[in-house]
Amino acid sequence: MAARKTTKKPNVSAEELKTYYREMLLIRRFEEKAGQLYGMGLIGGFCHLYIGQEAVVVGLEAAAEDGDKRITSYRDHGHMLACGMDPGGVMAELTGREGGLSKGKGGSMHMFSKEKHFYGGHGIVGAQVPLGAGLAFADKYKDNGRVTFTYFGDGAANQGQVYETFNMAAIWQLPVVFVIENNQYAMGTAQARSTSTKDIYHRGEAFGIPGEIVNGMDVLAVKEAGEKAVAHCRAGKGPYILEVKTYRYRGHSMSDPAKYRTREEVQKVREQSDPIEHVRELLLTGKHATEDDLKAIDKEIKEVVNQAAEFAKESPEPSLDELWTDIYA
Ligand SMILES: Cc1ncc(C[n+]2csc(CCOP(=O)(O)OP(=O)(O)O)c2C)c(N)n1
Ligand SMILES: [Mg+2]
Repeated sequence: MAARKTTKKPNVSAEELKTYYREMLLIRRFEEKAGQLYGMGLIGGFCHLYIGQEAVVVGLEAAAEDGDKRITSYRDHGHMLACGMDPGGVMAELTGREGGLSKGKGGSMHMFSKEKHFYGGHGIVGAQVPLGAGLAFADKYKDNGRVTFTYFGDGAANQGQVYETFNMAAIWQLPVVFVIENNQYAMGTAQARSTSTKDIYHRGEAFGIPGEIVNGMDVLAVKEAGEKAVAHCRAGKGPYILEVKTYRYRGHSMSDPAKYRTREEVQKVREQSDPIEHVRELLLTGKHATEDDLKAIDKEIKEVVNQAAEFAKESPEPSLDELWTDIYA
């Protein structure tokens, strides 16, 4: 992962920086709270946290326009929050309650929003990749100028269906941005042990799909790359690949003891390249905000997350009648 470079003064307004700070902090605090509720036994099943990767989705959402679509894996809470889905509804889904976005029947990996054009939430590794191309196919057919962000991991990038999808997306020139969230690990397997090359984005070259590497710990770099990719798709030039180098601080899921890497490795990334600290530094050194301003934002976000957790704890269990609804059979 690229270490941070702070030499170039970014061409970005104070308001924009504060927005990214707020959005990334919301994801981080939300995920920390989800981790706590999991530890208390209030969340069951699988729960994959996004801590460390916040700049990826916040940067790309900043490059998206109304009506653009997004689809991702099971590591999906950050994507939902970043596209504006209700934190209370997401948290109550995690606790399996009636107020959850899937009425408490889906859990962490199975939430959707028609309104926000969020198409899940997929537990089968790589399954969302052809689905994302399908969403883009529909938009191309309707000629509506929309773009689909299709997120997947470095591990998923070794699946055959990804390359069948690349081929079809290139043939049909689909408006899809393939976002490889390269967080260096697929469960307990480090990228070097699973993947024959250090970088993955250039696999698109075989299909005529352009792509590039992006520093996923720098929200401004992600946004810039996202804008370029989106412009490419909207101009009718077909798909684009962004390999965003990032890092997950927590285990693969809540049940991962993380024996495959050292604490020092994680600590080093936190100290040297944390995406939220990066924006915090830009705000303070650029005199766009004071320590007190940032404390006020922290307080505001804590409040939003506490309210979401309260809602998730107080919402009732789904009624037994719900066993027979939303079933396709
Ligand atoms: C088809 C399939 N194979 C295996 C699994 C088990 N599994 C869940 S996540 C995962 C690793 C995926 O890693 P990556 O794509 O890098 O995503 P990350 O978890 O790092 O976000 C595996 C093997 C699965 N869910 N689906
Ligand atoms: Mg990974």
